[in-house]
Amino acid sequence: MSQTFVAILMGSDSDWPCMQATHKILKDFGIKVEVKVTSAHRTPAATHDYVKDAETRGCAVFICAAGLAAHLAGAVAGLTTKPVIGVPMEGGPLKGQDALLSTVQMPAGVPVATVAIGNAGAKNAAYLAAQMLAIGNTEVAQKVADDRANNAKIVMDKDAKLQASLA
Ligand code: RP5
Repeated sequence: MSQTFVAILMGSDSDWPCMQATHKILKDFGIKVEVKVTSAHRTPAATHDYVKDAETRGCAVFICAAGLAAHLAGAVAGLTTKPVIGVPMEGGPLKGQDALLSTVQMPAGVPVATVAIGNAGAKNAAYLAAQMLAIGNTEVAQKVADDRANNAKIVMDKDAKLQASLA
């Protein structure tokens, strides 16, 4: 029997320090996660095999992180009709601008939902995947709503502190 999960794929283990935040947020929402290092360029056959197998085991969303000439998200999107979220990594001489364009500029019919370069994108990939799962899962939907409300409270508390310091 398959159990719904989110797969985090990374082109290299050097992407993991950034993508740990994605993993943590998903786990905090109580979502099952698999993490794998697999590369569109260095291990294309293994990437293909993993995606096909993960689909049969209940993968609902693929999150793909890669840097430089980042083709992992696009390659995965070509193998599945599950939603694919691309996270451009910040490394390299172009600071992730290359990865951003490689990830976002997909041809029509094979979308990759591309988030921001680096840390903010890594976090938003998890929130976006959780929001996708929340469509059919009231428990996850409640956790996402509670988290959003908590974040709003943090901002309002910061403003209250600022106002108090100015009074
Ligand atoms: C990409 O090349 C990886 O996703 C990583 O961001 C970048 C550098 O990889 P390493 O040389 O650190 O393995 O494919």
